[in-house]
Amino acid sequence: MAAADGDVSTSEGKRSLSLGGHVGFDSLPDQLVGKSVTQGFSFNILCVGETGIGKSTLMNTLFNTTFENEEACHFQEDVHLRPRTYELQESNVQLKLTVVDTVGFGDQINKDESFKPIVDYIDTQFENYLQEELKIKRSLFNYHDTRIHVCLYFIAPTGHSLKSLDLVTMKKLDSKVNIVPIIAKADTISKNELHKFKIKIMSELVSNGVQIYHFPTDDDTITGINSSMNAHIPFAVVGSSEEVKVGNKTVRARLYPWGVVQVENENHCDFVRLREMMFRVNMEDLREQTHARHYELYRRCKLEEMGFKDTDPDSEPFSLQETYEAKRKEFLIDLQHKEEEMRQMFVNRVKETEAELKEKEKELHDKFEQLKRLHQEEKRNLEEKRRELEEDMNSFNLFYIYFSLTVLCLFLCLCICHLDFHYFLSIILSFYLCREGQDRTNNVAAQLLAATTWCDMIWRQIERDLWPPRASGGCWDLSDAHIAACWEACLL
Ligand SMILES: Nc1nc2c(ncn2[C@@H]2O[C@H](COP(=O)(O)OP(=O)(O)OP(=O)(O)O)[C@@H](O)[C@H]2O)c(=O)[nH]1
Ligand SMILES: [Mg+2]
Repeated sequence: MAAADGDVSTSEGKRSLSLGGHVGFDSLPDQLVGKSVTQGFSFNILCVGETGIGKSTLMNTLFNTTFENEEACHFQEDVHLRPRTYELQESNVQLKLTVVDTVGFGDQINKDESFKPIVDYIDTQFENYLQEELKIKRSLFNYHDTRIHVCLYFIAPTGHSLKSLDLVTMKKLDSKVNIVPIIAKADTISKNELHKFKIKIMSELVSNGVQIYHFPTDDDTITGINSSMNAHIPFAVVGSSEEVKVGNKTVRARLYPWGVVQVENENHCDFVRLREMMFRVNMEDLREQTHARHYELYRRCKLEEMGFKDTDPDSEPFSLQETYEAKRKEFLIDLQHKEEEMRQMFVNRVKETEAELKEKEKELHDKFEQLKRLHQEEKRNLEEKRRELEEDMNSFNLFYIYFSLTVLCLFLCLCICHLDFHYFLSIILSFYLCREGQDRTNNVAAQLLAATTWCDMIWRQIERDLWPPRASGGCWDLSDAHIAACWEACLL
């Protein structure tokens, strides 16, 4: 066989064979290209820069079109990101382009947290991709990948140095995204100043440990161009939506009273270098770096955070299945502990509540007993008072009977013996006082006095009107009419 004959080497346990005829797998790259072209590509650009620094104009200039543009105002309370996706086509290649704009960046008085929404946005895109990857039924083939492939960081053309906001933001982003720093509105800075400014920026980035994206030099086909282009970083760019006639050509340029700045003139600015490097030469590398470096880092940290690891504490390989089992066991033990804690907590609560209820019951019982005692005491007192009252009433009734009898007797005696009425009344009162004792006499004495007065009045009436015998010399001459009138007066 031809294949067997062509046995050449056995390095690393693999034998290289030469083929006797055409098999056809050399068309694999073409197959890949065909598939990729059919599938289309996605490319996501993040523009970070202060309000009005020229982000939208540069995007329009880069893609030679006019994207939707909404000017941001300088009074945003915080930074937010505005992603916009467009379907573009060049030749037969479809590109799903997402341009993410930072709105309100650098406009706040306190800029400490300005980087946070940007970092969060990038992480969210990574997280979405990771979630899709971890799904049982994945559809990465037609998944809209929104991970940021390149971050164009717009530096203001101050000619001085980087602002602390720029340094902080780039430092926070450099492990998450490919940063390409660019000097915006480069037409506003002179050539010498620009040169010095570029050197200053690079030295500041290095001294602050900010990792920016460098065009790869490991691929021989592009090493030359990439190495020379790396020397131009940060690119100084000019954007314009104006078209100006220069000679017999219409070009994108910015027209000034003193001349024309041509956007696509390499002597005027680095716009063409940026476009070439970003799209024509290194677009796939930017996509690959995003996936292999930045996303990989995010994924690793996230999985480690979730407890997954490749090796056990003895540095022995640890499979996903083992990790899962270990995690499950850990989780079950944790769950049991929590369950036990909850049960214990519940028992304690029940005990506490039971004790509280018992305490309350005891309090209520004591209160009830106390009230019962009070009630009985009250009842006893009332009984006592009732008895006393009854005794009073009895003695009073008895007294009235005695008194009435006495009065009657005395009245009769008086009638018969002509005794003085007041004299007899004082006898009655003394009699009463002696009988009842000192403490109960007040009331009765008052009544007696009233009765005395009443009797006195009757007596006087009788003396005046019905007692003619006395008025006529004291002879007792009781006719029937006199006696009747006397009784009538008594009864009244
Ligand atoms: N001199 C000069 N002016 C520019 C350049 N690019 C844009 N401008 C001008 O800067 C102004 C703001 O440009 P935009 O592209 O709207 O800036 P932006 O960063 O998108 O602004 P916001 O989206 O509102 O934050 C416009 O008047 C542009 O014409 C440039 O390269 N040089
Ligand atoms: Mg804009």
